[in-house]
Amino acid sequence: MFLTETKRFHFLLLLIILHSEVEQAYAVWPMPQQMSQSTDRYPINPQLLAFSYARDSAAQSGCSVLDAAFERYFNLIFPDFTVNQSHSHVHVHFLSSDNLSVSAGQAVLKAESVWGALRGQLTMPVFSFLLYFLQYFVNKTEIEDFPRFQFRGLLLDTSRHYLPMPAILKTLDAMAYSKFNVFHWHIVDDPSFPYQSRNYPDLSSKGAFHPMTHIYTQSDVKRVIYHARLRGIRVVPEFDSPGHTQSWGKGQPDLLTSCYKGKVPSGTFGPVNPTLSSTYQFLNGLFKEVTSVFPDSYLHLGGDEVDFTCWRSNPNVQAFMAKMGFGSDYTKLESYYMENIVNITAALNKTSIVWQDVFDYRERIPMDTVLEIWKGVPADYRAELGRITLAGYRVLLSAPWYINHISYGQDWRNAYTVQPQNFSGTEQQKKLVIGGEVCMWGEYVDATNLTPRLWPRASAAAERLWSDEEKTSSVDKAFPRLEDFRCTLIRRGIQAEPLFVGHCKHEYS
Ligand code: CP6
Repeated sequence: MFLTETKRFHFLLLLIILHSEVEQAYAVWPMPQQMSQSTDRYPINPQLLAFSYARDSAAQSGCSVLDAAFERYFNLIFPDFTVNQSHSHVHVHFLSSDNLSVSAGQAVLKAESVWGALRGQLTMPVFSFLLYFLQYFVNKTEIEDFPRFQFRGLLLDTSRHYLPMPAILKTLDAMAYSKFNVFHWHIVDDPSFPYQSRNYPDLSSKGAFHPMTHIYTQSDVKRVIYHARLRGIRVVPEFDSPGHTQSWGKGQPDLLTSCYKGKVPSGTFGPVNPTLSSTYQFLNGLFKEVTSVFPDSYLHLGGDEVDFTCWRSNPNVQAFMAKMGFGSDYTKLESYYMENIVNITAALNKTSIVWQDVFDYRERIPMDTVLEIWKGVPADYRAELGRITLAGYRVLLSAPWYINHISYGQDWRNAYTVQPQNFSGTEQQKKLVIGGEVCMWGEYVDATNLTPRLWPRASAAAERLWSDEEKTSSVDKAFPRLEDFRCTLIRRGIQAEPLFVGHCKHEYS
């Protein structure tokens, strides 16, 4: 069910404008593939607005995703309205057939899937300002829309700082507003292990910042997945190893490699010990659990930034290297490890995503593995895209979208001007770019600064991942639209930072 990706949807006749001293057209972000608007206008009465399913729609009342979306969207369209009293006046229809119909007083949304309908609803270019008159209008508009890339992700890091549930749920809301469809949950890492495992409870009881308050229980995880699903967002967890695992060692003795100083253990630990069969037994157990808790077809296995110093120092690892004929090439040991865990994932019928390092070590990994490119800013990621797609692997681009990095000025422009398919390679290679991810690494980010650091800068990447390249080639044209969209986010309760000098029109009300 999570695999059904938005194909395309049409949207007719919806642009609501408040007719008053400040007349404000709604900025649609990200830009739809096709949109035409006429000056014909119809007045709209929020109290008479109703969403309904078309008679011949495949989805009908009782479709939990769309029923819940109808409830939410009324408030998104008319944030100023407290009365949600619905009558039939404007209908949003979901049709399974190809014929489109439109007439005054009726809007038709036609989508090929529930997820298309869900995202199409958010494309409703509706805006309102409550000044002196309470009068909304809708312009006659036709929209045809579909995503450019199928994978539009956002990474949150809940290990460097614990993010409380409301911060995650709110981020999912904001993600939906920019049409992101994957939440990459970098849930554990060196500093803390907040995932409360059913089978290995010591991992969080010993490895979290606090065993009771700074953890994600099984029911927390279910809530995140449920909240995301209602918004058309998949949840892909990352259990990054063999590096970035210091916190795992606290609750799982003998998992990490013991580092040596000369002939004696130094008391410190390195990456996961790849030489022991107990390591793979444990990982098999953990991944078995994780893949049943997270229903998505992908599991992110990490595999980045492995420091070989500790492996090199350990005599047992040295002996294993000799036995395996790896010589002194520790990338072979890393490969051996990653191959093993990718195979565990495959046996659990899941597809692995790994950081690009795994390709750099020339590992023999299944061809359906997705490689995520995070190195090579500002320009070298193009070479990476070329190399990895040439080998036939699918790739995700995140290198130019590390928006945890901040600088003075309008750095959203850098995120906006990224061209994910602008590298030298065949058309076939370009098709292997399945999308990208915005990364919000957590070293300097917790719930206090997460939202303004993410928004609206992440929305710049979101438009790049959703919209047509040609129609969104001008950053300067995007600027006023993104400014407007940021105000929309503010009105929806997302504390998005300003792009530059100015004010939001709704501040008048
Ligand atoms: N944590 C993990 C990180 C990073 C990576 N993996 C990272 C590396 C460089 C920068 C930002 C983040 N903090 N587990 C790399 C994928 Cl600049």
